Amino acid sequence: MNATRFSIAAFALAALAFTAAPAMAASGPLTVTMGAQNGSGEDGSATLTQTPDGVQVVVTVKNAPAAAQPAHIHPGTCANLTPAPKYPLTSLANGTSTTLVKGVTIDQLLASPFAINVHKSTSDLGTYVSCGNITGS
Ligand SMILES: [Cu+2]
Repeated sequence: MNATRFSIAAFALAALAFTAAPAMAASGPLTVTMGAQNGSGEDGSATLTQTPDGVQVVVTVKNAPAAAQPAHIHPGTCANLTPAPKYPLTSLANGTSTTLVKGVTIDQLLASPFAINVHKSTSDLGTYVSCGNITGS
C-alpha cells in the first residue's frame, strides 16, 4: 500500500515537472539583432535571459566608442519608436552593456512591441546609432 502511494506521488511529481518544462523553454534566452542606424556601423546583438528577478539584457555592438552611449528598451519598433523609454539599460561603453531589468519577464516584452535602442552619446541623445526589435524567434 505504502509503496503504491509512493509511486503515485512520484508519478504526480514527475508529471508536474514535465508540464513545467515547456513554460521554461518558452522563456529561454532570446537573441535580438541590433542594426546600425545613421551611419554608425554599430551592428550587433542583444541577448535576453530570464532570471528569477527579471530579464538580463546583454547588448554588444561593433564600431562603438569608449564613451558612454545611453541605451533603453522603448515601446514600439525601430521603424516607429516611442521616444519615451520604458526600461533604462546600462549605457554602452566600448560597445557593450549588461543590465538586469527587474520585475519583468521575456513573455511580457514579447506581448507588445518593444525595441532596444542605443543613442549616440550622453550629449546627443537625439541621434540613434543602433536598434533591435524584441520579437520571438
Ligand atoms: Cu532610448
